[in-house]
Amino acid sequence: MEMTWRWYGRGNDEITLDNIRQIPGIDGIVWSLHDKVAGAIWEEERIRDEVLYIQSKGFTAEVVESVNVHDSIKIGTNDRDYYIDIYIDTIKKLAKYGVKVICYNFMPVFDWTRTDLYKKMPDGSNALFYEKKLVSSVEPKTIADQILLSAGEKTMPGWERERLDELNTLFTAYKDVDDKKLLENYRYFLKRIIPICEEVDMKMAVHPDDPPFPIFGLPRIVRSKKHLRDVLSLNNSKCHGLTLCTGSLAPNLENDLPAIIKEFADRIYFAHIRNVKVFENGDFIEVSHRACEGNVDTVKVLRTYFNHNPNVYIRPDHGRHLWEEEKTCRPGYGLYDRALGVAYILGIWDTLESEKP
Ligand code: DNO
Repeated sequence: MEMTWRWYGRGNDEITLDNIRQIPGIDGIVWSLHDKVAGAIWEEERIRDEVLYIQSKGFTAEVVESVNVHDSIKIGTNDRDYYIDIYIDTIKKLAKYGVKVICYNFMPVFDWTRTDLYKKMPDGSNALFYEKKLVSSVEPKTIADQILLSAGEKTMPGWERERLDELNTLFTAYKDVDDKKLLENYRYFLKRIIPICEEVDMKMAVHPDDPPFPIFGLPRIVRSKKHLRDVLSLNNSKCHGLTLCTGSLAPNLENDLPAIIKEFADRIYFAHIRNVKVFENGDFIEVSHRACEGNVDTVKVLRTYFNHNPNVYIRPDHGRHLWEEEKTCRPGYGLYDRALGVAYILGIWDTLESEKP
């Protein structure tokens, strides 16, 4: 397994690579050019500069998370090929600098959705929270405004202000896109990009929908074992695979995570380890990585990777905000709980290693 850490870049992340070096066991940095909105060109000099900087601090830079897919591609409008060409250009440039995996999503309009980014926990920490009833009873704009307000000046991939200012136009554009149409448009995108990925040895790893059920009447196609099967069968190349995010899939209690990991093990290129506690009314809150705290059995999940996909890139995903770090950190991406997550994950992994016959 290669342990990684998601980092938002110099001047954009209050956590530095020197800070990250002090967490034992991190091999690689998961990075992106966070000022790039979907459809923007990634300049080669910027890519080179970022990779060299990360490597100069002793980390690998083999996973990029968030080369966002333009809505025209998901909606299937006439200009989609223009945006697919730009996507292909980025894939080629990233491959040239040693990137092996690109994590992206195929969710319409929004990336992950929450109703409260700083929900107070009984122990005084706070965390990202989802209130199911609220999402079904308010306009998407209300939730989007709330999230952008809470995030302050921080960049959040998939939550670009410029794009969300046009929310009504975007929703109208998705009017005729149902699950079937979205899958067709996804197949078209893959048909164009995957041959290039095969040439340059790039693994595309789609991130599941978060939360894993339809919201705001939008189509949703990456959210259960059956959906993952359907999505993978859109293109049988090994370059088309998954980012398996436990926290995204877990709020659907029917998602048996170890069984899902076992079934798709050879197509999972990136593992996000996050734990959530799901309440009876469907609300959920993000908790520490420890298995007993939520609905994700982190120990079983890691054992499944250990037995079926031991070389996977892995990272602790969202953490709670501890010791008042919410004043400075990006929601879900503070230092402390993610560092505790790394230690917990490595503790389990080392135990599994030591028990190997
Ligand atoms: C949550 C992340 C996702 C992920 C994107 C990839 O924090 O795991 O936002 O980066 O969905 O496109």
